[in-house]
Amino acid sequence: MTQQISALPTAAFVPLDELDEISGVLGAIHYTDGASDPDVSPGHLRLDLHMAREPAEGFAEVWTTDRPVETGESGGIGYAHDGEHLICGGRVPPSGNYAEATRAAYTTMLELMESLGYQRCARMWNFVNDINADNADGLEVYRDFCLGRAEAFEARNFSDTSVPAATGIGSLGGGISFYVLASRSNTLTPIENSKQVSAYNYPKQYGPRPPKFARATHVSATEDRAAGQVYVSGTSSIRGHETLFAGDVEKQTLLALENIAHLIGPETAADHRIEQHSTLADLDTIKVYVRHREDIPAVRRICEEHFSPDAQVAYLNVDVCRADLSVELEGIVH
Ligand code: 3EB
Repeated sequence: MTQQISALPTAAFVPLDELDEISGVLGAIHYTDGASDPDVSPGHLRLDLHMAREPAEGFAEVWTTDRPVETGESGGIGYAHDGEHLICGGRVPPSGNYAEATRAAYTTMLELMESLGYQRCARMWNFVNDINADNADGLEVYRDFCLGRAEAFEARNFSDTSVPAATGIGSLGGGISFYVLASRSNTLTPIENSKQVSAYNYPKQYGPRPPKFARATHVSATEDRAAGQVYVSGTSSIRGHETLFAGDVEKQTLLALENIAHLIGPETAADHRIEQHSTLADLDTIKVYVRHREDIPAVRRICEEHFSPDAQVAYLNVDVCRADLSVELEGIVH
């Protein structure tokens, strides 16, 4: 039997004024100064997230492919696919209660993935405006979001051990924006961190329903999982299920980096029967979310000591999902 080899998707951060020069775009996620609904009129998925205070701070995360791209829209979800990979996204408008609209939007998206034939969900990103504020019922907006997300996964029969890697992070406006990367035939392996309680097993003190995500997803074009990519979820200063070093952004950054190093390192790879293992120097297209703008230089200094000088790293000044967390980091091992 011959093994179907398909190139894995690749992302790069691109200045907004250089987007016209890129061909083969599957999706362009604009981290910019305003949010909008998904738009497929450019022939790819464009989704604007309100993650920058001014246009000069904006950039796009661009996903490219060497195959023909088809686009469409269904129930408010915009999508683009190339026969092996699907990127799709949507937005829940600002609201006093998010759970029901989140459940509905997520369910529409998961149904769409199924009907288009891209059921292997590798990575999700969620951008939540006023993430630490109370909703109309006094429930923290992040917890409100987690409730709707958990219900949608359950309705679509996703077990905890089949949820994708994810980011859940603050944004500056637009309600809740989200996008997803899924594949038709790649081999996906969800990865957990032995130093952290799985998010889907967090105790009730963090909200009525836990955040449903894996710490990372290993994606391989072959069934033997010999080589591939690792999508590392948003990672913070959490051990077990507890936040450590509240109020000390440098220590929180170091512990988050330690968590990622352990997650992509040899011990965790062996635990998950993956041959490939990596170090922080292998991480690329990294996003560093920092709650307080004045902390960015200190966080940047620490990051530069651990990441490759060739890695693309974006620093974003937004809130983090727990009020006692000052920093969260994500990236991809290509
Ligand atoms: C944590 O480890 C920090 O709700 O999708 C990280 C990654 C976090 C994803 C999500 C939340 C999410 O719990 C927060």
